[in-house]
Parts: sequence; structure tokens; C-alpha cells
Amino acid sequence: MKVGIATLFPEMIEEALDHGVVGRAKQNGQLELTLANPRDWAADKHRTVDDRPFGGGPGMVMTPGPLSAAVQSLKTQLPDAPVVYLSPQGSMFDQKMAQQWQKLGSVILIAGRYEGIDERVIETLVDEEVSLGDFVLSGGEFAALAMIDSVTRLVPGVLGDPNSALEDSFGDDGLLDCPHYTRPDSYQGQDVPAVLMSGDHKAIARWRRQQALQKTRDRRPDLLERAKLTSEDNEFLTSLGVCDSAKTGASIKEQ
Ligand code: 9D3
Repeated sequence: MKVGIATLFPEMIEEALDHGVVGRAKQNGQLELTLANPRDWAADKHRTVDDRPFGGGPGMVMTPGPLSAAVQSLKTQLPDAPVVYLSPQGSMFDQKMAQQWQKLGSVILIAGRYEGIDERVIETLVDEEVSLGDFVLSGGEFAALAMIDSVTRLVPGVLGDPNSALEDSFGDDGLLDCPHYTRPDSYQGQDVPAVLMSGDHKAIARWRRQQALQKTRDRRPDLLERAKLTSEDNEFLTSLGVCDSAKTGASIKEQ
């Protein structure tokens, strides 16, 4: 997977991706990063990359010249990559988008700072505008990191083969995960559910499935509409009462 990133803070990206699964993928050449800092294309002696917004108002805007030059240099190196501007105005990133980018093999991300980037860069260079979610970040770098992490995990061979098989059976069914336990079997008076110690693999699989179904119904009923459910799943869901969110009002604010 080849990822180009236009950012005023390239060190934030480089340093964060040197750990764990993604760090290994980078070392193995399964993830290739190319960073472009608009400041390197700034022409004046102060290497200015921002300016005040036309029409007034608070904050600054990334100026089009240096940013465009940085993106153009990435496009020369990754000619087939779509250019994605990371912004709160974008459509929401999800697992499906991660899969699409992985299949394309390359992507160019623009991480903005300040109030955002000049609209003319979006009009001329950007193919897609994508958000990480409905909350305010200080810039696009942390969104870029989250997206790079999720796309890199999907590159064949990055996760061990047994892991990617697991990923297929759990990740793609569209349900929240079941609870996990490890040793000790009793911790501060809390015991591991007996079924997990039973050795009855069919009973264990059924329990995990039902836990996942119940949790998804309680916390994310929206996911159930698109989940891949068997008739046994539907019978179990029907056997459940009203979901927790309906009982409690769901949000922390209201508790
Ligand atoms: C507080 C400033 N806001 C005034 C209405 C606008 C605003 C400008 C710039 C809000 C956030 C940002 C910087 N955000 C990103 O670059 C960003 C982002 C985000 O803030 N939330 C979710 N996804 C993303 S992707 C890039």
C-alpha cells in the first residue's frame, strides 16, 4: 500500500507509524509512506503557508500555492492515487472505505491545519473529502493516522494468515465483538463465564455469537439492519426483551 500525505507536521505521521503491526508493515515494505510538507514549497523568507480569511473571521487558512505544489509532487510519485482531503465536512470514513482504498493500492491524503484549506485547492485537486467522525480535531494528522492504520491492516500478509481468517469471520459480519477473557480464571472475585471453560466448542461459539448479538442490539441497533444474520440469530434476537438503550436512554449525558 502506498500512501502520500501532505502535512505541515510530517514527524507526527512518521513517528506514530513506527510501532506494532503497522510499524512491521512499514519495515517489510507493505506500507510505503511519502510525506510532502507544503512549507518546503513556500517561496518567501518566512516560508509562509497560511493567511487571513477573505471576508474576515477568526483563524487562518492554508494558502493554495505551497499546498498545491506539495500535492502535485505526491501526484507525480503516485499518479493513480485518488486525492483525499481530510475534513469535518467530508463523508464519514468506515471499514468499507478502508477496503476500497486498500484495493486501489495507493491514496494521497491532505491533512489540513488552521480553519482549513483554500477552496480552490479542493476544486482543482481533491477527488474525495473524508471525515473521521463528528468531533473536532486540531488538524487532519490524527485522522490520517487512524485511516492509514485501518487500511494497512487490510493489506494481504500484514496480519498473520490465521488472524486475517478470523478477521473475515468476525469483522465482516457487521456485529460488535463478544467479551474476551484470559487467565486467571478468577480475578478479584470475578469468575470467567463457565461456558468458556467447558471445552464445548459449539456451546462456546453459540455463547459468543449471542453476546455479540445482544451487545449490538443494546449499543448499536443501527448495525443490526445491515448485519449478516442467520435464522438462528433472528430467533435469539426475538427472544430478547427491549434493548438497553431503550430502557436507559442510551447516552452518557442522560444517565
Ligand atoms: C473549531 C473550528 N471549527 C469552526 C466551525 C471548524 C474546524 C476547522 C478545522 C474544525 C476542525 C478543523 C480541523 N479538523 C480536521 O482537520 C479534521 C477532522 C475533524 O476535525 N474531525 C473529524 N474528522 C476530521 S478529518 C480532518
